[in-house]
Amino acid sequence: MENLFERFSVNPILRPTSICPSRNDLKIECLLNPGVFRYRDKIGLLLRVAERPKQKEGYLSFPKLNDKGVIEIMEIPKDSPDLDLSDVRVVNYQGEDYLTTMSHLRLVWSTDGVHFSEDKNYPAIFAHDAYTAYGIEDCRVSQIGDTYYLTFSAVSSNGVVVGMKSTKDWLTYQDYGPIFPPHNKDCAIFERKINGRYYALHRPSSPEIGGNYMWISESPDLIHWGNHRCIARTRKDHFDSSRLGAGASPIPTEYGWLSIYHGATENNRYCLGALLLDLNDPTKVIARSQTPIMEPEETYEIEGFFGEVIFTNGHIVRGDELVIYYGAADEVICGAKASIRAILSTLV
Ligand code: MAN
Repeated sequence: MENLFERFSVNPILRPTSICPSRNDLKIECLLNPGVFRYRDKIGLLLRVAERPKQKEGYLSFPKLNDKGVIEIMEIPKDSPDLDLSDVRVVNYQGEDYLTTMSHLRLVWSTDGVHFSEDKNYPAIFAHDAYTAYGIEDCRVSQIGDTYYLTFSAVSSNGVVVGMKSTKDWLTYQDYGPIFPPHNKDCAIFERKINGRYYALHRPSSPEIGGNYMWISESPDLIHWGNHRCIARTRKDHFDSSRLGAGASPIPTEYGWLSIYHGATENNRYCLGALLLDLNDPTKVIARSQTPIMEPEETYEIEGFFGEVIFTNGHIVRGDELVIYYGAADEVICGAKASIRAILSTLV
């Protein structure tokens, strides 16, 4: 593969030890998949912080929000016959699925786009209701005017839904609850209207007929979504053979909307690809990567909490330069740069 992306030489830029846990009894296992935005003269990352209690010998323990809105710790003997731990991310206990870690969103700031630190004046975003009881994950940030729209996976026993919040100042938020019902994630809102309508990419999953395909929908108000269309399906024997989902908000270019997306195989190897959508009708796919534009190569991408993963849902565009921020091996945060023209030249 051509080397389209130049990774930051200081990667990983953030690790689980870079910030403090939200509670003394929790440990940060993974920092991953940040949403990215510009605010005033700074670049902000909205990190996904995945935590769990320090594990006791012979037990598996993980947090979840109870019916009273309080975090409780589930503790299950590891030798329980009702326990399935075949996926490090998921606990199946007595037939019910939980997550091994609980995620919240935390803000870190930078002036150079490489060195990030927390500013305690800005609050974290925690699980807060029946739809977020297992956590909040993989937030995309879309700026429309002076308002930032946050779309994230909200996980609970009700399923995985797309939740939305908005903010103008990163201090106070309006919450809209779920905007797409289960099973749905990877929602990226376009940052401007097309023919008077808002558009969003998202990824419903159909477990029987169908699969994990990318869809596009339109809306008059960012809350009510309709005119749903499936625009990209998984492809056998490709890097996106098992599932795919949009990264951050698509980038307008003279050739069309460029969407950087993740594709995964049946073996859960996560790479990045690109889609080019018609500028005036983004339900039309003009081109799509045949091979990954970026794949796990570095040790920090191959080995970690969940290895062989590059997952991006946030970027900054500076002229022709695209800077992506990504979760590597579901454990650390990294950055990489590419020329938008060079990505487009692989498509058109
Ligand atoms: C899913 C999501 C992501 C995660 C990948 C790889 O797509 O849970 O947050 O990075 O799997 O584990």
